[in-house]
Formats: sequence, C-alpha cells, structure tokens
Amino acid sequence: MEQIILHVDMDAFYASVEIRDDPSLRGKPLIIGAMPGERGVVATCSYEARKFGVRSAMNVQEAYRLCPNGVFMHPNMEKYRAVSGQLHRIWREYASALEAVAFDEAYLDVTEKAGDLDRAAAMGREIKERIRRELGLSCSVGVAYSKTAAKTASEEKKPDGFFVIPTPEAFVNLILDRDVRVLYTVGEMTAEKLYALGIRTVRDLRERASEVEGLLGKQGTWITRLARGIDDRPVTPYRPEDAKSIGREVTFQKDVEDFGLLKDVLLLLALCVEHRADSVGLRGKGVTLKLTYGDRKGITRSQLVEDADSAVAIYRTAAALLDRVERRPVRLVGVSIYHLSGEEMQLSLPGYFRDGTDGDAEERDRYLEALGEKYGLDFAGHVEQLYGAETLHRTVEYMRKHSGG
Ligand code: TTP
Ligand code: MG
Repeated sequence: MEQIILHVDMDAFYASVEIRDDPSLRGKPLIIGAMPGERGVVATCSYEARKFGVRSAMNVQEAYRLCPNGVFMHPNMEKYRAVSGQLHRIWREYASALEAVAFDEAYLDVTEKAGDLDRAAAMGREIKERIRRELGLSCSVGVAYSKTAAKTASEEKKPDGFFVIPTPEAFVNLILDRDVRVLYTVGEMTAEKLYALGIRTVRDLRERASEVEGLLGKQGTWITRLARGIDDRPVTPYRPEDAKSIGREVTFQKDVEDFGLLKDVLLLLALCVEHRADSVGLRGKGVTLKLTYGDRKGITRSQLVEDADSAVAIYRTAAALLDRVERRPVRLVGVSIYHLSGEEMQLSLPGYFRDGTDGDAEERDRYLEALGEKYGLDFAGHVEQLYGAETLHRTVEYMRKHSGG
C-alpha cells in the first residue's frame, strides 16, 4: 500500500515550553531535569546547552561540569502534558490516523487527506506554522512514504526543520554512508554485533545482507529490508490500554532505612497512580512494587489483585509486598499497576471525586489524616498538588528529613 506519512517532533520540547513562558530564559543554556547537587539526570536542554555537550539522560553532575553557568530547572510535567493535548488537537485535524510516540512526537497518516506528496508537504508546513502561531513553539516535520523515512526526515534539519523524502531510493541515497544505527531497531547491542563483523554503514549492511539475516534472524530480515527503503508499518493509533503499566516512582536524596517512611511514601505514590489511571480511564489487575537499594541493586515484586483501581487498594498491596522484601537502605521506590483495561471507563469518576460513601475513599481519607499528623502536613487538603512531580519530590524529601531518615 502506498502511504504518505508526516512525522512531527517538537524541538527541545520541555525547554522550549519553559522559554516560551519566561522569555528571560531565551538564548541561555537551559537544562531541565534534576538540579545540580541532586541525584538524577537531564531530561532535555535547550540548543544553547547542547553546544556545551549537555544531552538528555546525562547525569546532572556531568551536565553541571560541562555547563556550570547553565540555568537548571525541574520539569513541570503537568504543563507539558497540557501542551501535548493542544498539539494533539492540531495534529488530529490533518491525520486520518495519529500515532503518538511521546508527549512531543507523533506520526500522522495523511495518505487520504493529502492525496499526494505535494499537498502532504503543504500540510506539513501548515502544521509547523500553526504550532508556532497558536502555541508559540517550534517543531521539525518530516514528510515521506514510510514511518522510518518520515522520522529520518524530521531529524534531518532539526531544529525548526522541514524535509521531504519522497521515495525509497531517496531514503537509501540519504542514509547509505551513515552508521547502521540510523536503521529503526538497531540499538547499541545490535550495532556492536554488526561492528564486530566490520559492518558499520548501511552500505556495508546492504552488501552483506544474507550474513546479517543469518546472524540476527527476524530482526536481520527487517533491517536489511529497511536498508533497501522498505517499511510498510502502518500508523497505529495509540490506545492507552496498550500501555503495559502506569506507575510513579521517587528517588531519595539520601538512602532511606526507615521502612515506615517508605510505606508512607507508597501511599502518596498510590494516589498518583490512581490519578493517572483515572485520567485515561483505566484500571489495573495487578500491582508492582519497585525498589532500588543503595548499592543500585534493583528488585520488583508483583501481585495480582481483584481491582487495582483505588489508591487504597494499590497502597495496601504495595505495602504488603514491601513487608516481604529485604530491609536495606533504599534509594528509589516506585509503584505501578499492570494488566490494564478500560472497562467501566465511563462509570469511573476521577478518584478524587469518588462517592464519599465509598469505603475505600473513607479509608483513604483516614490514611491521609494519619499521615498528615505524623509529618505535620495537610495532605488531605493538597492531594491534587501531589500529582505534580516537583511537589511530590519536595514532599517526600520533607517527610524523609522529618522522620529522622
Ligand atoms: P526528544 O524529542 O527526544 O527531545 P527534545 O524534544 O527535548 O529535543 P529535540 O527533539 O529537539 O532533539 O524528547 C522529548 C521530551 O521528552 C524532552 O523534551 C524531554 C523528554 N525526555 C526525557 O525526559 N528523557 C530523555 O531521555 C529524553 C530523550 C527525552
Ligand atoms: Mg523532540
């Protein structure tokens, strides 16, 4: 089937949103993620910060070493989520199918609505223009005959880029002498295997296709086809229930030995998970507890439950799992739900507004009250604020310091 696909990817997304909302940040190296002195990584940074070598996923201490005069900032996920919603509304006008890959990135199937490549290109330019005018943000757009080519095209002239790859031949010509990692699914591990055979570029890979297929099986067949420009994957609308799990976690500034405190943190995490699940109309049939110990050893423990749809149910299960793990200093704790389903979606009210006669809701309020007394904080009155990443983190740190941990 002939396809025409647009790939849209926002430029330095979190950073661009913050700069838009505070123009005094414009032109400065802005680094979003953990703060220097905290543990954690860089989520993203402005292009000015990239000149210093700062990158996504880099440890923040390393980023600080490279760019000590940068402006560091925590991410504001609620804000980016809202912008993402606005982007989706624009994208949906153009696409007959929309596949969101991340908050800031999507594939749009415009085969029917555009009809031909020229009109698709005009659509791509219009989308860029609208995002700039209506949201004050810049993005890069790729237009192509396949998903892979569209993604390659959007990266080609980033930031504020626009590029068209009309045919498989054009795609192959463009990537022929690039590293094999340009091919979708070739990550670090696959690349190492190929390098070991002396296969470094797409050209090498094309010349030794049968060897690669022998070495990598199914994946080998896929990438050798891709090296010839072939990719028939359709744009597949994302359904939230396809997500494998919904979870929240926090990393402590100092390892925590007090399991009572950990249990209290589980309640807050469970509230956040409930909120997130409610906002997409999902419930889970299982709960996972995740811990990373001070020595970086990580464990997960899971349990199936009747209905992991209320914060209290999630909390109780996670707390029971916590009772059964080894007691050593803990660096990170997380809670998630899995086996998600969208049943009764219309019936489920957002957790916070659930019927007050609901036993779970009453129990939750009791828990929150007890927690409030223990730490001297008004949890019950500020549940909504806890959903924000920064408030949650600050609250948990406050609890840690006031529990003597
Ligand atoms: P990307 O699109 O990978 O990065 P970007 O939009 O910041 O920059 P550009 O596309 O111009 O290269 O990711 C989108 C957002 O996702 C990014 O703004 C922050 C977040 N993110 C993380 O939190 N951690 C990560 O490791 C990455 C790669 C992204
Ligand atoms: Mg981006």
